[in-house]
Amino acid sequence: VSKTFKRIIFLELSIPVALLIIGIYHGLMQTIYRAGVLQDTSFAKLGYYQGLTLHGVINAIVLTTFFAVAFGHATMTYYLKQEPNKKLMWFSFALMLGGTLMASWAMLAGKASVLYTFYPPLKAHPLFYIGTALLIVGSWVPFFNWAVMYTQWKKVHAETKTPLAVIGTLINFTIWFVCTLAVAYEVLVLLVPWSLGWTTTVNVTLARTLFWFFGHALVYFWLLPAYIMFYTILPKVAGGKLYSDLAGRMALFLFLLFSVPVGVHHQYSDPSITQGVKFFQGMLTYGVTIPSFITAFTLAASLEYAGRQRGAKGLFGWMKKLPWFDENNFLFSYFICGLILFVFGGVTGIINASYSLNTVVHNTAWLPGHFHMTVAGPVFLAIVGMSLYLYSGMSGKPVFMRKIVTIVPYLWMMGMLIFSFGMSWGGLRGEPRRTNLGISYLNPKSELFRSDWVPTTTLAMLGGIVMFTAGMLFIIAFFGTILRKRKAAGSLEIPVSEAYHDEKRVPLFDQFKLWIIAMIIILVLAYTPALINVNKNSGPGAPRFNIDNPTPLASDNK
Ligand code: HAS
Ligand code: HEM
Repeated sequence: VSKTFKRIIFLELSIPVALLIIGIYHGLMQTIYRAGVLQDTSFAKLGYYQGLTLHGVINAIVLTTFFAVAFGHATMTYYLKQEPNKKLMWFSFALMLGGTLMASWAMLAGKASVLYTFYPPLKAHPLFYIGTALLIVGSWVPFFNWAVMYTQWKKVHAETKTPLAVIGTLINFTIWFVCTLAVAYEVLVLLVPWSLGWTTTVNVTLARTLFWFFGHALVYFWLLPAYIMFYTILPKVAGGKLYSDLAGRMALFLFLLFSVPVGVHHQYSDPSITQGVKFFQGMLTYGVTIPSFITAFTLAASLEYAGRQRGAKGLFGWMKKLPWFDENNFLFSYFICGLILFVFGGVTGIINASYSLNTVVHNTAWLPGHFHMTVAGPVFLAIVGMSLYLYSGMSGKPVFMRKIVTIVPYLWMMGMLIFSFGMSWGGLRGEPRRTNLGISYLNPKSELFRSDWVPTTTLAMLGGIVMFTAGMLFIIAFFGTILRKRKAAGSLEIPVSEAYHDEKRVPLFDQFKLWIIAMIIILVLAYTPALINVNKNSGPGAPRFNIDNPTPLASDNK
C-alpha cells in the first residue's frame, strides 16, 4: 500500500487511542464517585456529567467511528486489491477530525454536558451538535467510495463470491448511512436552531424517537467490525477454519433487516408511543438476536475445529488447546475475551428487550452493566487489538511489551466481569444510572444514604480500577510501539480464515438490492406509526397540561 494510505490509517487509529486516556480516566472516576469515595460534584475542575459526556462520546462515538472507517479502508483495500481515492480519504479524515475537535472543545469547556444521547431539554453549545454531525458526515464519504470500488470489482467478478469481510463492511455502512439520516435531521432541524436561539421549543419525544432510530442501529455499527474480525480472522488465528461461510453471510445480511427498526425498545417507558408500536419493535428486537445466535454457534464450532486441529480429544478438550496466551498471536486473546463477555452482554440484552423485565431494569445501573459487556467488551477489545495489529504490521515496528499486550484482555475481562456484576446487582436493587451517587445516596451524611448500595458500588469501583489499569497498559504498549524503530518495510497483512464448509455462491447472499428493499419495508412498517404517534401526541396538536396536574386541560379535551 502507498505511503499516504498508511499515513491516514495511522492517524485514524492513533488519534482515538490517544483520546482514550481521557475516555477511560472518566470511566474510573465515575465508579469512584458512584462508590461514594468522592463526594463532590466535580474533580480537577471536571464535573460528573461533563466527564460522563466525555466518556460516552470519546469511547463510544469517536473511537468506534474512526476505527470503523480505518478498518473499512484496510478491509476493502486488502480484499479488492485497490486503494480508495486518497483525496476522499483525506477529506473524510479532515471532516471527522474537525468535528471531533469542535465537540471536544464544547465538552471540555463545560458547554455540552448533555451525555452522549444529548436528549433535549438538555441543551449544548451549537459546536457540539455541528461537530458530531461533521464526524458522521466524514464517515459517509469513504462509504460512497467503497461502493464504487465494489461495483467495479463486481463487474469483473460477477460469478465470484464477494469476500465476507467486504460484504460485512458494506452492510455495516449501509446500516450506518440509513440510521444517521434520522440523527442528522434531529441535529440539523431540531437541535441546532434551538441551541442557536432561533427556535424556542423542541418536540422532546420526537427528538428522542429520532435519536433511537439512530441509536440502536449505532450499536450494530459498533459491533459489525468486530463480527467481521470474528468470522474472517478469528478462526485463522485460532488455528482452524470458519465453520460455515454461508452462516456468516446470513448473519450479516440479517443485521441489515433488523438493526434499525428496533429503536423503540429504548423508549418502552416513554409516553406518546402506543403499546402496539412497542410490542412490534419488541418482537423485532428478538429478531435481531438471531444473527448473534447464528454467530455464537458458528464461532463455537469454528473454535472447536481449531482445538481439534491442535490435537484436542474429548468433548471439551478443544477449549484447553486454543492459543490462550500466545504472545505471537495476541489477537486471539482480544477476540476470545470479547466473546466470553458477549455471552453475558447478549443475555442481559435479551432481558432488556422484554417489555415487562425492562420496567425493572430501565435507567438503573443494570444498563451500564449490560452495555459494557457489549461495546466495552467484544467491540472495544476487537478495536484496540486490531488497531495495534494493523499499526505494527503496516509500520514494520514490532509490538512493544508483547507479553503484557497478550495479558491485557484477560485483565480487562476480569475487571469487566467484576464491574458489570456490581452494576447489574446494584441495578436490581434500584441503583440509578447517570447519577452522581457520591453526593447523595452513597454519602453517609446524606438523608438519602443507601447502605445496601455500598457493596454493589464498591464492586463496580474495584472492577473499574482493574479495567483502568488494563486500559492504561494497552495505551502505553500502543504508543511504545509507535516510538520503536522500524524493523521491516511494513505492509497491510490481514489473517484470512478459510471456510470448513465453503458453500457455493448463493446469489441471494451475494447482492444487496433485495435486502435493502426488505429493510426499507420493515423500517416503514415499524417507524411510520411511531412517528405518527409522537407527532400527534407530543407535537403542536397535543393537549396542553397544567404544570401542577398531569391531565390534559379540559378545554383541549373535546
Ligand atoms: Fe443493548 C440498551 C437490547 C446488543 C449496547 N444496549 C443498550 C445501551 C447500549 C447498548 C449502549 O431491548 C444503552 C443505551 C443508553 O444509553 O440508554 N442489546 C439488546 C439486545 C441485544 C443488544 C436484544 N447492545 C447490544 C450490543 C451493544 C449494545 C451488541 C453494543 C455493541 N439494549 C437492549 C435494550 C436496551 C439496550 C432493550 C434498552 C434498555 C433500556 O431500558 O434503556 C442483542 O443484539 C444481543 C444478542 C447477543 C447474543 C449473544 C451472542 C453471543 C456470542 C458470543 C459467543 C461466544 C463464543 C465463545 C463463541 C444473543 C456471539 C465460546 C468460547 C469458549 C471458549 C467458551
Ligand atoms: C457509562 C465505567 C470503559 C462506554 C459508564 C458508567 C460507568 C462507567 C460507571 C456509568 C455512569 C453513570 O451512569 O452514572 C467505565 C469504566 C471503564 C469504562 C470504569 C474502563 C476503565 C468504557 C468503554 C466504553 C464505555 C471502553 C466504550 C467503548 C460507556 C457508555 C456509557 C458509559 C456509552 C454511557 C454514558 C451515558 O450514560 O451517557 N462507564 N467505563 N465505557 N460507558 Fe463506560
